Amino acid sequence: MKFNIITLFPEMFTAIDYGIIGRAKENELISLKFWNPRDYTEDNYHKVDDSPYGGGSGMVMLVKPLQAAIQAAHQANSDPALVVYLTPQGKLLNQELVIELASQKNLILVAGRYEGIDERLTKIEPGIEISIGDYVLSGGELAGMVVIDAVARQLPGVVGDADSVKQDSFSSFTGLLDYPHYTRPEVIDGHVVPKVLLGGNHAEITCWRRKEALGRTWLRRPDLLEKIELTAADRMLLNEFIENIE
Ligand code: 6GU
Repeated sequence: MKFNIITLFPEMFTAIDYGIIGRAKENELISLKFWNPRDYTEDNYHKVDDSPYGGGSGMVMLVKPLQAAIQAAHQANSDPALVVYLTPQGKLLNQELVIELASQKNLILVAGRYEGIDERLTKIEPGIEISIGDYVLSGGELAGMVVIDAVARQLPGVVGDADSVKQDSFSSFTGLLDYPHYTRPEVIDGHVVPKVLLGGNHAEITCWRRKEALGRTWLRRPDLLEKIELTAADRMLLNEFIENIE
């Protein structure tokens, strides 16, 4: 999968040259290509922004350099590419949207800076707008890296164990938060590992993990529980969890 990134700061994206995503790049399961709007300016100052019509603080990104960079990215791809504008005004990113994006061959991620982008760009170069949460970042780059990481994990061969992708927190596979994890040692400052995990009874462990996942989701993210259909067995496990809360 190809990620074409429109950004004034391509160097920021070295932050994802590590771990699973770093390996996916090395193995050419994904590629990142950068298009700097500054390289598509035609004036001597290489101006990419200007003050807002109507007044107010901050600067607004010019249409022309962004448009030229997006068009160059389109022309470099033989397959059609979906344009994604990274903006706090966009649709909130969730795992369902991540999986949708992972079905694309080519994405053009547009990372804005300053107060935003001249509204007319999205009319000239249509695309979708995505936000990664209800807070304000200084630019779309960090959000773009979040999108790349989450999307790349869905591609075949990127995560070693395909099952672990399906079991992740928020995977649309379970729709639940993840169960708690433990590793050695068995006791730390008097805090013990739940007994069931030491017993080796796999059916019991699966049951316990499901109960914990249901219980945590009920406690921390009741909104997620409303979106999924619980089986009769799930309801019993959740009731057990609720009854046993201290
Ligand atoms: Cl995509 N961009 C910016 N600048 N801020 C954000 C965001 C994106 N998502 C949440 N906050």
